Amino acid sequence: MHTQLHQSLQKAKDQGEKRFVVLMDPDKVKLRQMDKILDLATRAKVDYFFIGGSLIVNNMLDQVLLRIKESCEIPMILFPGNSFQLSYKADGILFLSLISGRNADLLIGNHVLAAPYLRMSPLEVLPTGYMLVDGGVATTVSYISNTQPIPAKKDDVALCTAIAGEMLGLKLIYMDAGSGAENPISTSMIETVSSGLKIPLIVGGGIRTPEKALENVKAGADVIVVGNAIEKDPELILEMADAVHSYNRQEVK
Ligand code: 1GP
Repeated sequence: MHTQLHQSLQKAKDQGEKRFVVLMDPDKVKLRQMDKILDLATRAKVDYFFIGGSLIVNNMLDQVLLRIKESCEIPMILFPGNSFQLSYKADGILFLSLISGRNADLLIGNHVLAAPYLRMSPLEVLPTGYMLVDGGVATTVSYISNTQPIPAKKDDVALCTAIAGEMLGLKLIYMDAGSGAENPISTSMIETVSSGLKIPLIVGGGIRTPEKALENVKAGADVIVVGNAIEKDPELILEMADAVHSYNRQEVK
């Protein structure tokens, strides 16, 4: 059983170090644009790639993974929108339980179906409590999963949900306002949730500026995920990664 990715994420959290993730959606990424993104990601010392999307309607998943593997050593973690988005070519997979919702299939049902495949696979399985938080626009995840997000101002609901996830033995919590969210998750919710957790807190959805990324890590996010903004302007990778990593350079945190 692999534990490398989990161990390095937990160690970073324990040491107060922050990590930056670029999310690539194989439906949206153009192979032409990929070389540029990979070059920028290597220069920016991006810590991980998350690979996934809510739908994945084309057959680009394996191609995207292969292209990344050929060009750099940044670990690739699947962020599957459903149980069909699996590939042995990645390094790990977020084994997502949608703990903000009450859809049994997404809490445990799909996991049962995927378990034998994952047990045989070389992928490191990262048990992750996925919490969808209202980002001001209806999201594909919310529609497809038939679940309601946690209301944006209900910090206490988010905290209790995350703590319950940790107590159930999940290894990571991913708070997501959804791809392209109008309102990213508030710093107050990040502060509240991170103050109650010992496991790493991943935050994403609607983060468009390096300033916001830094604000989020200062508030307690351990890992920042950016997708949309980088698809629109790949050069942003440099500034975003630098903003997150600048926190690790401070002597007093
Ligand atoms: C979505 O958290 C990710 O699931 C990233 O969101 O695409 O809005 O950066 P963006």
